[in-house]
Amino acid sequence: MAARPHPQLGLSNWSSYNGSVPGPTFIAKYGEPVLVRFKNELPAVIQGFGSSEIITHLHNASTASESDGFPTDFYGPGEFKDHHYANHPAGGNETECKGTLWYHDHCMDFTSQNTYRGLAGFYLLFDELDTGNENDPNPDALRLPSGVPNGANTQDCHDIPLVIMDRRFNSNGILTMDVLDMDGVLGDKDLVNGLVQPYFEVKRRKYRLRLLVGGPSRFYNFQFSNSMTYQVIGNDGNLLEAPVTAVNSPMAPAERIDLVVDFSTLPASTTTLYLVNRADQPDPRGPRDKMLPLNQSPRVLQFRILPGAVADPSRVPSTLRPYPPISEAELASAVRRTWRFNRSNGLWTVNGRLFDPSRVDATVVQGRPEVWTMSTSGGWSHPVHFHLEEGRILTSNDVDEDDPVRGGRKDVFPLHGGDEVEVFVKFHDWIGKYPMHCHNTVHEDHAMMVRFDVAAP
Ligand SMILES: [Cu+2]
Repeated sequence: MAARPHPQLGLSNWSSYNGSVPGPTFIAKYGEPVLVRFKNELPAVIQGFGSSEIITHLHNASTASESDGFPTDFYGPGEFKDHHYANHPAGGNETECKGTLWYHDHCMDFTSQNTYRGLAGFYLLFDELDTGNENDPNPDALRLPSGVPNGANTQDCHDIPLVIMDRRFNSNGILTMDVLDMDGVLGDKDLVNGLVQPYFEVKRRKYRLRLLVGGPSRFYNFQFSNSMTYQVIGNDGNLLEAPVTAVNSPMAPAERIDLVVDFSTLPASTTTLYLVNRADQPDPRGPRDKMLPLNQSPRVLQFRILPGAVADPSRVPSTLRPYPPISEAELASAVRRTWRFNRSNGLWTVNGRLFDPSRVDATVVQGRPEVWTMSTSGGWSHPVHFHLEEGRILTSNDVDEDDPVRGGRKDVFPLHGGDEVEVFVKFHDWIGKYPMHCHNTVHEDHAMMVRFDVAAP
């Protein structure tokens, strides 16, 4: 399931990083900064939809403003931009280390169209704890299932990033998108790592699967077709403090979930299994409360279970990575802000206003605690994302704040009609301008975005 050249890339209407959809998977390590030169080799005229101007954002990274991919930092064909990725934990605190990041286009007004065309990929980070080596002799290493597909050999790959994106094609197999629909777009095909109706051969052992919902507008609720349990080890970029056993995982656009599934527990007679989507979402408004019946849920990915027992040196430790503590003093001194994500006269607004990149909607002081209350009052779902830092859910009327998966540390906060979520955040290392926006990227492109600046104390 590694990224590989897409069979339809020769046709029009796909854009790609280095010729593959999704783009190449970065394997990065804390303490080793990376400089990436993104050269824009797109044609001057793009067929169908999308823009030939691009700007890449590394989602969930602690990155300097000038390398973060602010929506107005786009550039055209023949030009390039260098991005510096520090791979430094926020505040120098190891509990801030993250693992599952992704990069995607963030061009002002065209993010949904450019990412729909394929401009997205994974960026995985490893560190002294999550070393990416299931045979690590260091007793502190987690030794989670390891081996990210990188090149031809996929035999020893047990750490598999999977981006799920729904898309629509015409009768000639050409990617199509209704760019006039401001509410969002839903595809009728679920693609996994760029492929329709994919399968993945697995051995009878543990695998680490990193699911990412690539958007633009569809919510998912993943479950295995045999209702087998799995261990959730991470939500968005960060590891959980301890693994959580789960049967299904609801996910919004841009959310990630990191899980370990043990195929050795299956009966010998099981040869195939599906990852299905139980979310019922007939329109871009958002998912209904009730899940689809299991036997009517669309199949997203087929697993083909290889026969025979194999050795499995990997493990899932009972503790993973502690969260950074939040003190009473920090909570008491936090600056409080309110962000209302609403539909106003048919337009997508934050606090009643449309995005203006020259207007600073909030100035936060570097290192000072903030509590942001985010809400929506209509019948629409908005997965809210802010750049630079993760936040910690303090209160929510939708999810249990003690739910370690949905209620913990995150960088995407799904709001459904009437929701209000209170999030603690501190902006540590960088100063400059950053956006917060709805990650239904069609809403984002229609101006459901704000700019906040981080200022030196
Ligand atoms: Cu939205």
